Amino acid sequence: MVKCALITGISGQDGAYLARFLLEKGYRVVGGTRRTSTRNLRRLETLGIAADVQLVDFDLFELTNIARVLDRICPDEVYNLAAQSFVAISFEQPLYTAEIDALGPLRLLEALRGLGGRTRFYQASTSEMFGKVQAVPQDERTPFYPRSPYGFAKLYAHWATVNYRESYGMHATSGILFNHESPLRGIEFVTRKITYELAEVKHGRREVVRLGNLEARRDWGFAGDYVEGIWRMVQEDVADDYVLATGTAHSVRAFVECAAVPLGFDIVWQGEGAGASGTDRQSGRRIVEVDPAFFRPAEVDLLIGSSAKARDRLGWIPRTGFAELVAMMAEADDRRVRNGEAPI
Ligand code: NDP
Ligand code: GDR
Repeated sequence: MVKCALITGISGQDGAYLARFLLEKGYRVVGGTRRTSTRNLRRLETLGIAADVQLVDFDLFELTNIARVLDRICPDEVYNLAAQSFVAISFEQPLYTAEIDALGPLRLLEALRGLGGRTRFYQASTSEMFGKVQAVPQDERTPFYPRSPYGFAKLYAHWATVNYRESYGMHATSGILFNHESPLRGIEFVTRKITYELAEVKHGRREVVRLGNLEARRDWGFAGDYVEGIWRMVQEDVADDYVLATGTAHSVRAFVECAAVPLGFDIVWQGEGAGASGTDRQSGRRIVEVDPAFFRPAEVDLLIGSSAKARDRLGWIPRTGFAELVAMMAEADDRRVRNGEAPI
């Protein structure tokens, strides 16, 4: 029997990688996309799978739409990847973020419960729920302390997932994923912003890369590795919650230094905090500056995860190291900017 998976947020980074992974496993993949004035399937096109997935109009805001889609598709597995996923914007749009990231998953869970609760459900939870961390490293038992409207909206959805599992016996899994990146990462997230804008500097399309807090540290892995972990969670007989992480953390500053190398720069830093800047050693040009406009009202200083449970129970380990990930992203953006391609 061919299994059917519904992926919400299929046009996003993880949606594209998960769709490719499931297609390779022989799944029928249905992707939820919301109506926008310009349909953006560029990630699916880049992976060469746009024609292999069935698209349905889907918005987490609309319960009736969710119920109709589930009724029509009857998926074996639902991967809820859709979200307002940008932490910085959540401070500006907290109510919208709550509608989509907190109530959206609840709507899905309610609709699935109404169908008898046989469909397996995956919720894209996040290390942002740990926020002001209460232990280092963070794992499934670490208390939560979110630091943004995005973080507390996702925490609501995490507990909704746990509660529907415990209350109604639903196969509902919450994957607590640490930051994962790729050449398909959204351009507003710091990793992709760094690789894309440094490539623009290299090719004479930009003078300087402006960043916020250079000292924030994140546990950055490769999205392609993480979607396999997501799938493995959903295949378990008994649903549970799992952390996926690499177990190593680097600062934004270190990411800049590492991304600079394949692009032909060697960064020398001057100053601290809001006054910090980075100069290219050879040319003497100032190519990185701190701009307080990118500081957040509340910051998450350090995230570093332990995915020992996923390793022991699911046999999942991240395969791509930090330097390899950064080089992959920098080289992809070097090529894109050189060829004059619009950013994904
Ligand atoms: P993206 O921002 O790349 O993708 C988000 C997706 O959600 C897009 O397809 C977007 O559609 C869709 N979407 C947004 N709002 C709605 C809505 N109202 N109804 C339906 N679809 C909507 O995120 P990622 O792929 O990076 O992340 C996937 C999920 O994992 C998200 O839930 C994110 O919060 C979570 N997560 C991500 C981590 C990471 O490091 N990447 C780490 C931990 C959790 P459109 O293209 O139209 O904007
Ligand atoms: P994050 O990712 O908030 O961890 O959420 P992001 O890349 O936006 O920020 C990481 C850290 O870098 C600092 N930073 C900057 N961030 C951005 N975007 N732009 C800048 O110019 C900049 N300068 C410094 C930030 O302050 C922060 O500390 C991501 C998202 O994918 C979430 O959806 C997901 O849940 C979490 O990762 C895990």
